[in-house]
Amino acid sequence: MPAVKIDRAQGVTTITLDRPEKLNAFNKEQHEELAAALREAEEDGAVRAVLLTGSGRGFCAGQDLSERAVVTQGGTVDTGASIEKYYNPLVRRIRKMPKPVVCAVNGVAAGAGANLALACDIVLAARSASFIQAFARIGLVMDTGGSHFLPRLIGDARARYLLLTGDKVTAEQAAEWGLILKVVDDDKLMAEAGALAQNLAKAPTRSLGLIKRALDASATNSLDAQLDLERDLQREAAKGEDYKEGIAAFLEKRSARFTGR
Ligand code: LHQ
Repeated sequence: MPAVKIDRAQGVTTITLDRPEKLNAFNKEQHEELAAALREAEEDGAVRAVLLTGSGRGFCAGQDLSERAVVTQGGTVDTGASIEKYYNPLVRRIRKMPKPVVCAVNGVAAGAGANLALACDIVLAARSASFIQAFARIGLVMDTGGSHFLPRLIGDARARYLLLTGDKVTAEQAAEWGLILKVVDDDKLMAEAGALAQNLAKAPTRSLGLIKRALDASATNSLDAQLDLERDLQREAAKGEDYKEGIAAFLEKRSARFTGR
């Protein structure tokens, strides 16, 4: 049974984590299938946006805690190995994906599942969804980029509170804090996230990829370095066919037909 569902339509690849009986917690199969789906979406020029969601009542409950590789059985396990092999490449793949990744958080997002959502470019959540930095509840520390994303999105005070307590945040609270973009009624989530992804798939994809690069670099760059990077990326963007089309459409007072090239 596949652990991930993949649908392709109108330039959007929709990837659905599909182990609903475990709230889509990550086992080896789900990791490998998600990695393959993301790699394929990245390499396929016809795919211009990715939509990530979960099936059933959860988005993703983080690591499958019943998987043999993480059960201590009285001894110790090397949890770092799983981070190195799966979670870190996953975050890097999403952040470096030169196309937008939208996340539709359909239900509870816990542990690595919460931070997987935060790694995406635009995050919408169902009103019934929630976010739990569950790590300290089981004697672990955050991973999947949590200590990078949380302070930047919601500030140090709230990041410390969430990581140190493992308290649950409702989708509404998450949106109010700026952890995610917005909350959508449960029955409208996939339609709204799908429409957003489809609009992004009609955008000048190369520009969006370069914008993502600049935003990621801004986390560590000085203003001077960032200004230089913006100059270089602007030069790069203007080499694309979509820039020619964008200018032509503006001058001809019509909407642009971007190809993503
Ligand atoms: C699960 C899980 C789960 C297995 C629900 N595993 N079955 C990286 C590398 C290496 C090591 C470890 O960690 C990491 C990164 C991490 O992600 S650590 C954090 C791991 N995740 C958690 O600690 C969250 C664990 N889950 C929960 O606390 C609850 O399930 C939440 C709060 C997410 C949802 O609670 P409920 O809505 O009450 O649902 P439930 O607990 O009844 O879960 C439904 C089923 O899903 C249940 O199975 P059952 O057979 O009893 O119906 C759970 O056992 C199963 N499940 N999460 N992570």
